[in-house]
Amino acid sequence: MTIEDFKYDHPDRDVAAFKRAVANKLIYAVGKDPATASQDDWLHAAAWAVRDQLVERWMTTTRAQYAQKLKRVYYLSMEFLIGRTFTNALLALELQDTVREALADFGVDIEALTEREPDAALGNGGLGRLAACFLDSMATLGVPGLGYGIRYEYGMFRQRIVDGQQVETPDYWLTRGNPWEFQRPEVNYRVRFGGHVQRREGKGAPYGAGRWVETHDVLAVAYDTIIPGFGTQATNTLRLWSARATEEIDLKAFNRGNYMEAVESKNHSENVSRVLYPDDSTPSGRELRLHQEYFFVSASVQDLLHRYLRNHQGFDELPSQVSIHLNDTHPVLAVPELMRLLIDEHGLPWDTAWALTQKVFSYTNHTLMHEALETWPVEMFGRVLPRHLQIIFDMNSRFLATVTQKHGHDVELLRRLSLIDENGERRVRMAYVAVLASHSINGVSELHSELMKQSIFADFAKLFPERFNNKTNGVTPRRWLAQANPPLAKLLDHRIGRGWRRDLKQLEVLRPMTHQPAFVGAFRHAKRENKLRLANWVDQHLGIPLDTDALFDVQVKRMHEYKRQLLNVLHVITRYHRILDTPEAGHVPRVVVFAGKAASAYHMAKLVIRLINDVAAVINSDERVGKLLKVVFLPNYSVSLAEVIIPAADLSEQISTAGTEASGTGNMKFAINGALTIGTLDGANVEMREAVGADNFFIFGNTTREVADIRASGYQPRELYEGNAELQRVLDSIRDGLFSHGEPDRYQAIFDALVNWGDHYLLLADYASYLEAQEKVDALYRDPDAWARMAILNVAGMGGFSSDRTIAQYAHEIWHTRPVALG
Ligand code: 26V
Repeated sequence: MTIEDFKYDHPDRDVAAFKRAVANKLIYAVGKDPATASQDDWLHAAAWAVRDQLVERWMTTTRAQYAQKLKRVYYLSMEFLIGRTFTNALLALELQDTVREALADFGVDIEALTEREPDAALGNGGLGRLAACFLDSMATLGVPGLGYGIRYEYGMFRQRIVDGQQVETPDYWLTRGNPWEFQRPEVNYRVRFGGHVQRREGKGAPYGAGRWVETHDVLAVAYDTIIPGFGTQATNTLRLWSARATEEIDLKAFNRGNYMEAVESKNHSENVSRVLYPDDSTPSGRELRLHQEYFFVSASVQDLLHRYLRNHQGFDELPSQVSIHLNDTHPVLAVPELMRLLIDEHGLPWDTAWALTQKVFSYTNHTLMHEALETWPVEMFGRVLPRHLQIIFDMNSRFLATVTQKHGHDVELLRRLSLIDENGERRVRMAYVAVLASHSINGVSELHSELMKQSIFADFAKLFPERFNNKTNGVTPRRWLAQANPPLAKLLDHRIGRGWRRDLKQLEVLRPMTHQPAFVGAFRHAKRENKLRLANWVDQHLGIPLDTDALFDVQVKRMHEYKRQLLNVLHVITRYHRILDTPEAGHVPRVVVFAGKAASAYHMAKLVIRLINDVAAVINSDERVGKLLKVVFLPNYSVSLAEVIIPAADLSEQISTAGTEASGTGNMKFAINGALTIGTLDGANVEMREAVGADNFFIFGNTTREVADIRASGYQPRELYEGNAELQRVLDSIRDGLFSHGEPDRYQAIFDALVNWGDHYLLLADYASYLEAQEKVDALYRDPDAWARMAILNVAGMGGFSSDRTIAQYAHEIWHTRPVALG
């Protein structure tokens, strides 16, 4: 039977049909009487009714992908920071008005409902959110893609601020169930750990094949979520793996009469998918992290080979049917896993397996920060994955042999290129494994891609120059403009049509409209609505009233020293002093907004959060300051909170030390929503500035080259401290307890880090130039129309920063995939 002659209730799209669908879901699926149904019950009923609308598209797309024998991209990522799904699905289906009306007839308010949906916070920051934007763009472009990751039970921790300090609480996002996922208990794979390897030499066994025995095993069970494309029938799938014990309970222990022990071993196995890592600073946790990485890539590689082998005999077609993309090094174990399966399970010779592997894999690097570069102790690796360690050793010795053949026995070169770091405790360098096994290695902005070739991969870039390339990041205009900013989206629709959602370059036509006062006025009006929405949020959650005429100056992102939230604080305190010194000087009123989480063990980042809150408390309650300056730290930054904050910003702070931020994607979201950027020549800021015009961008600070020179020539931050009276006053006020009454040494460590311990991120070196740029910001804001015109030019110039453009480049230049054709 085919789906065409299979009888089922095809879901209609009108209000009456939708009402019936929601009613049926409420009664038959949720099992609730409408008289007593809660908001969450209605949300579930509505979500299921909406999901039904996606299922046909999903099946049609999957069938077409098979029928057209399309090459699939498997996007392997430890993190997918999806956020909420309800509104996104409604927009993709263009069903928002229908559903609003249907629910209103039941007396249910759609806005209140959407607010109850928990974020799927299965990621830390930029890397995870990029993966989510990519899924959206792949579906929209019809690129046959499948995201593979982990279905963490606990996502990113929830942040509360108690007495000004961050307190982490668990995020059990599945408490009320997840109406978007399809559990697939029948799609499960055994993932093995530990044990040891028996060599299978001689007698027909291919060279190097091994038998991996006496393992302890965990089952990976699939959960699928539909990823809808926009303006197309095409959809894709996000498949997340959840750990199940292979046996419900350990029978041996059970038979010994030890029920607790029996259940514990089940719990232990299932810990693998329990929680997302908010950092990697706890040694005891690292081994679990290694388990997580192998768990999800093993299941994914088994699954994709299974799908391939359903329609193919032999592996010759693998490279024309399969592309595996590594989102950073976290999924790199997919490389030895594919090698293991091809050699040990399918009997391929090493060279054949290796040639296939190199054709299939590609890798994106997302950071040059030393502490984020993954290495695993050889000892631990061998204990958890003995067969994979052998494979990596074999890869390494073959690789180093070819290097020796070409370049002679250069011991230093070999030591630098080795997959194993032999300095001190031996460690596996995961990034090198990725580089060696991939036909394409890309960075995420032009600057970052260059630096990557000059620094961490310098030797490899000389050996394999053709593998290295750039793919500048982008963001999806569906979520970050259409969904997050209804006032501006409406204005754009009215003035330039609806096409920008799928073709962001159309924003270019806004450029001449800066000369139309009516348009400029409407643009300002949209911004004011967004500022009001944020002000309401702040009033409701923090009880701080904000003046929406003030300049909204925003820095939201993970808390990290290299991102320099502290430099922003130095500016805030400088402003505070200036207001007190010259109250009549006509200061531009500002609201400075911060939000972001610090890794739980990252003391300095947490101390900066505390300082921000202390500074906010002092300034906000100082009557001499009044409306001229307000500082707020919004707790629990998340995708859904970003959707409220970003459209309300006038000024976007992108102030990392040059050379440290790989790309940034928040910078793009702000500019698309009509904020001006104050930033350094770092990451994608460089390209954004080019795109919107240098005159429309507040640039400051030392360049990457200058940063390197300053460091090389013996940077002396104390000299800057002593040589700049205003800076000195700011730093002294922090050190002397102006913001920490009763505890003068609370911020001694911050003072020391900047003045006495080398100021590694060069805040003091950029301070003066930052203040100058901030003064230019003030000057422009005094002319609201001039400000708005510049903001419009920013929106107009941002067409190139859609993740659709990024994905089109990946598809053409790396993956070589064709889009699905739907009738
Ligand atoms: C590393 C680790 C190590 C193990 C524990 C958990 C964990 C979490 C994150 C990371 C590194 C994350 C790297 C990252 O997010 N990079 C960001 O990627 C963005 C997308 O390309 C880019 O825009 C940002 O500039 C870059 O910082």
